[in-house]
Amino acid sequence: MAESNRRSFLSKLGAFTGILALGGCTDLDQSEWWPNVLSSVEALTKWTQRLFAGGHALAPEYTKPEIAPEFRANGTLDPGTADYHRLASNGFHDWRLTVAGLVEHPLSLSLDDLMKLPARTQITRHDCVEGWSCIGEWTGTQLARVLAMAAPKPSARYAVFYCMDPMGDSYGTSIKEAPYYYETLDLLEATHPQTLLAYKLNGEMLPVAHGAPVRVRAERQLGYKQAKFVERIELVESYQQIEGGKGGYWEDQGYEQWGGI
Ligand SMILES: Nc1nc2c(c(=O)[nH]1)N[C@H]1C(S)=C(S)[C@@H](COP(=O)(O)O)O[C@H]1N2
Ligand SMILES: [Mo]
Repeated sequence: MAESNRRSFLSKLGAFTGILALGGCTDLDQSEWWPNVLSSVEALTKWTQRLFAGGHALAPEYTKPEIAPEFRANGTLDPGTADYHRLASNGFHDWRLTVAGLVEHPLSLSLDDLMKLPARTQITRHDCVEGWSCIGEWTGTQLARVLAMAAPKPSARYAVFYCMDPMGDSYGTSIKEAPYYYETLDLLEATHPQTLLAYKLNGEMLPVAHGAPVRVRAERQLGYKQAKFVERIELVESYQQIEGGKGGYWEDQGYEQWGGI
C-alpha cells in the first residue's frame, strides 16, 4: 500500500471510536502496522468473527449447587513421564507455556504470569462422547487475551495445543516413540470469551488428573477438545502437516475436528 493511502486509511481508522473497524479492510496487504491491529482482544475477536463468519454465542453457565460433587476424570490421568513428574514435584514452578508459530511476539509464560492476568470463572457442563457429562467450575485466563499478547499474524487460522502426555498405551508403543496428545481449535473458538487456559477446578489448583498445571476449556466443544497438560500453543494456517493431519489425537482416529456440542 502506498504511504499516502496508508495514512488516509489510518486516519479513517482513527475516526471510528474505540474498536477497530475491520469492516472495509479485507483487501489490505500485510504492511508493517498490521501486526498491532491484532494485538487487542477486541480487534482479534472482530477479525476472527469475520474470517469464520461466526459469532460468540455463549455456552450455558450453571450455579454453584449444580456443581458435581466429584468431577469425573478421563483419558490420561497422569502423563507418567520423568519430565512431567519433575515439573509436578516442584509445583510447576519450572513449567512454561510457549506461544509460537504465526505470531508477532512469541511468548514464554510461567504459571505465575498466567495467574497475574485477569481471570474468568465459569460453571459449565463438560460433555464426553463416551456418554457422560459433568458440571464444574473453571478458573483461568481467557485464551483470547494470551493470543492478543502474542499478536497473531493475519495468516493464522488455528491454535494447536501440544500436551505433555504420550499416548503410548493405546498403541503398545514405548513412551519415547509414542505420539503425544494434541488438539486444535479454529481461531473463532480460540478467541471465544469462554475459552480459557484453566488452572483451577472448583476453586482449587488443577489436580494432575484434570490436566495440571493448565488445560483448555472450550465450552461449546466436546470433551476431547479440552486439551489437558498443555505446554505449547502454536498458531498455524493449516494442521494438515501435523501428526495424522486431522487436527487432534482423537481426530486422527476419526473424530470430528469441529467437536461442537
Ligand atoms: N492431554 C490430554 N487431554 C485430554 C485427554 C487426554 O487423554 N490427554 N482426554 C480428553 C477427553 S476424551 C476428555 S472427556 C477430557 C477429560 O477431562 P477431565 O479428565 O478433566 O474430565 O479431557 C480431554 N483432554
Ligand atoms: Mo472424552
